[in-house]
Amino acid sequence: MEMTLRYYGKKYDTVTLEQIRQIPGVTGVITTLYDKQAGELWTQEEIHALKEEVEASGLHISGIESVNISDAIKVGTPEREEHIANYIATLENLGKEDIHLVCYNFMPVFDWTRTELARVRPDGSTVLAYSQAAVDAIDPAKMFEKLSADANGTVMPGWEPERMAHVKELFEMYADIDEEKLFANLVYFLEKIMPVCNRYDIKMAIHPDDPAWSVFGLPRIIIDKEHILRMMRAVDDVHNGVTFCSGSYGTNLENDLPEMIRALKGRIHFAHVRNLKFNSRDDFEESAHLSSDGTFDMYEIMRALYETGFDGPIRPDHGRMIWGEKAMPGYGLYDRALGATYLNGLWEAIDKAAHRGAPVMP
Ligand code: CS2
Ligand code: MN
Repeated sequence: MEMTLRYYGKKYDTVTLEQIRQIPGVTGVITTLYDKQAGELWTQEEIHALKEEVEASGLHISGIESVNISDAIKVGTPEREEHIANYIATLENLGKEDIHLVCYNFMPVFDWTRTELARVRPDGSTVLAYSQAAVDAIDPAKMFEKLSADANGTVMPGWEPERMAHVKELFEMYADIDEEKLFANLVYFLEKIMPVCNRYDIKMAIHPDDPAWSVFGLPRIIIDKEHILRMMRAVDDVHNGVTFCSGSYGTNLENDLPEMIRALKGRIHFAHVRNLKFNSRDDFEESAHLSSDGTFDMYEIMRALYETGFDGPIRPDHGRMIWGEKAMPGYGLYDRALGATYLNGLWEAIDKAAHRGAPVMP
């Protein structure tokens, strides 16, 4: 396991590489070329420059989150061929730069969906929150306007203003895309990219849909163990794996997170570990990482990762906004640093307990 933090690049992030470097036990970043549109080619020079920037701070790139998938690929329009060719060339360029992990998602129109970006908790911290009643009451086209006021002037992943200006057209593109068609388009994409992934040993790690059910009538296919296993069977290659995001799978309380981790053994290439606090089945907020602050048993989640031999990067996922910080919602420095430290502490304890009583090497 390697502890990492997500980094959006100096143009977009309020957190610096120098700050990340000072979080104990964090050795790598998960980053991206945030300027790139889905479907565009990433050149080797651009990737190299990003790598140099990260390495100059004493950290390294542990993986990319995300190389985004265009709507043409998700919907399966004729333009997808060009976008897939660009994706393959991008993977090749990443491979040449010795980068071997790519996180992506296959969610139509929106990335994650929350209904509040700054819900105030009793301790005065603010967090992202979701209420099904609020989703049911809002016109999706208005969603972005409503949320952007609380974004602290930042550009949030999957909610880029250029895309959101066309939300209506995006919805029209997906009008006759049901779960089966979306799934078929995912398989089509994966089959095309597997050869380059094999050549450069690039592990693809699909991020779950968040929340893990259909919102605004759009299909969602990466939501639980059965759907994931189906996807892995359809393209049975170790390079076709998953990002285990506890906060996203955990939106559905039917998902038994430690049990899912055990079932996906060997195919989890990347982990996002965070906690949620449920106020009711239909209303949850993103609490601190600590087990007692939320609903999940974080120790059991980390133990399942440990016991299945997970050796990829972990990052704390969304954090609370605390201590007066102004940053991209979910992506401030302070609470994610606390999260990383807590998760490192759990891991150390699990590791030491596993070795207690084992013979000490001379
Ligand atoms: C992330 C996702 O902020 C988040 O919730 O976990 O936006 C994630 O980066 C993408 O879905 C992966 O493509
Ligand atoms: Mn996540």
